[in-house]
Amino acid sequence: MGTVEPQVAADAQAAVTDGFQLVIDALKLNGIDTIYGLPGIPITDLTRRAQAEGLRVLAFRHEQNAGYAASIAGFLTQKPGICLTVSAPGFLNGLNALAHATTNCFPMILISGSSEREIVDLQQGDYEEMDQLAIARPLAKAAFRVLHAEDIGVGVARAIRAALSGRPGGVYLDLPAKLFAQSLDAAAGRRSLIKVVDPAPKQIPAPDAVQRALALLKGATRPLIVLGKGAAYAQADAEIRALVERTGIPYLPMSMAKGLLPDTHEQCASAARSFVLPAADVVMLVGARLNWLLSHGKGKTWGGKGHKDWGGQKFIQVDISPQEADSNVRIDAPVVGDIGSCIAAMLAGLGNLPKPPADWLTAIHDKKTANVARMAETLAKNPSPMNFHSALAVVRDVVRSNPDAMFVNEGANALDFTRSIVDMYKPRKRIDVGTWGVMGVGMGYCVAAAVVTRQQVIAVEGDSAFGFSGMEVETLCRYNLPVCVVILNNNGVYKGTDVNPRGGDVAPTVFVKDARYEKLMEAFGGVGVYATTPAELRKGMEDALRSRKPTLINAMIDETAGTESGRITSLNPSAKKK
Ligand SMILES: Cc1ncc(C[n+]2csc(CCOP(=O)(O)OP(=O)(O)O)c2C)c(N)n1
Ligand SMILES: [Mg+2]
Repeated sequence: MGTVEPQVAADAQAAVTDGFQLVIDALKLNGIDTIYGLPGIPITDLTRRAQAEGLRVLAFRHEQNAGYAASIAGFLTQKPGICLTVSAPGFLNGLNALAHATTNCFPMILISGSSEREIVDLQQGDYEEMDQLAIARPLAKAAFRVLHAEDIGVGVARAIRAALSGRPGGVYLDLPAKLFAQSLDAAAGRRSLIKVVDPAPKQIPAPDAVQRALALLKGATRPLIVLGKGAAYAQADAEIRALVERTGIPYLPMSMAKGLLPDTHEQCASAARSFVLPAADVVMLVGARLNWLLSHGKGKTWGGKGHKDWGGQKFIQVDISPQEADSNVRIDAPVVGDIGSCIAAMLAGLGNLPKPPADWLTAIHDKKTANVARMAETLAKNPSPMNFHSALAVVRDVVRSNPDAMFVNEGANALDFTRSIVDMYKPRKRIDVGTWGVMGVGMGYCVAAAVVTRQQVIAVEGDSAFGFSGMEVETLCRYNLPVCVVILNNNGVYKGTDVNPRGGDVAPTVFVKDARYEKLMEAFGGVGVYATTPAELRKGMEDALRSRKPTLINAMIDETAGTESGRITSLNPSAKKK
């Protein structure tokens, strides 16, 4: 008997599992390999044990950045990005990113530890007490809480399905502290786990909906296709390209759909946007919503008389959500289904659709040529100090030479000028502020982009935008990620020239002049570059891409160069009065 005892003890140990282990097992079983988070009570051991079990656990300096990383990882991979936070304050820090994921339709799961239910519910003042589930629910596509270890498998499965199926979004999963230490018979634990089968089922469009859409296209004389980030998410790149090229219809990519076809494609109408929107007669939206970014499909942008008037276009809307149609204007032909299936069905039914009339294509071509020539002239100038254009001419060249690099972008002028000047050549390379125009996604996006794509990352950041996540340069250095951050530094929000009429404090839009952001990167062992000319900027970027070292280039821009709110001055009530 004595000789078998150690074996019995080992078996007995192995025969028991716990909440920590079941969370890890459930994630791994579903192919999740990375957690973006920040440790503390009650999830510190979860981060340790996850790492010991081979998950990649990336620790951030602030949960918001971990959350943004998880959200964009979801966009890039079609797997839910996992953000892991501690209770109350950590949870709240992560919540912004959860709401961002829901708004942008990115699959993400915010997993947060929480305090003891019975104390929280009686409001007896627990450590980090908060009713997190109730707070997360309105900001998430779905929200769940698990109280018993044997339900962890179901909780994780439900979260994954909710995040990925239909229109993706942010999901909250609440795991109270007591859950982690609960033990369970190991075999029962294994049986309780669920490997989610087909988490994002195809949704095939109805044939009559496809026919209705094709009939509209056939009758169009000035057709236009608008590609949104839903089209980019769908990873139906070949089908989308085939539809655009077989129909010969000009297309406009929304910001994160840039590169779905190369921006230099002859059918790309970006350089003639303000011409094609009001002039088009049939517009096919593919994974693009008619929200503020498309002026709600009406008003002067679309040729309407007043700011709410319909411009007369007929709309086809290809979208996974049946509720999206008619959100702002009438949709004459909704095609509901996943983008890949919808585009495939349209291709199958296309027959020999005639190419759009030559006068439409010629008019667009002429507008484009004129605008591109005008822009080329501006870009060729070499003013001192540098301005957005002379700096971005460099970025444009570097991106053209490195089309596989991921491209992160945030700011106001730093966003708007970059979007229109820097061409993208491949799908899902450009990731930016998204639906809300939110500042703060920068460094979180950089970490996730580097980790999930294993490509180099270039980030173009306004100096204000960078500040929201700037401390994560330590994270870039800690994980030695090949990220080159370029700050277009104009000493402030929009500009660095505002003056407080009363004297005293500087104006609210103004920062320390000539701030040396590059030293922040040097503090953690990365490369810092101070660039006052396009040549210095170019050398800094090329060195960074060659060395793959985390690099921050502080590109000094004329502080008078920006405009209030960049391209969206009209949305700013006080600016209008000026
Ligand atoms: C979370 C959040 N806070 C505030 C804003 C308002 N906002 C819009 S752009 C911007 C910063 C613009 O300055 P910068 O990034 O330096 O770009 P610039 O126009 O100077 O190039 C701010 C604060 C926002 N969009 N998101
Ligand atoms: Mg600025």
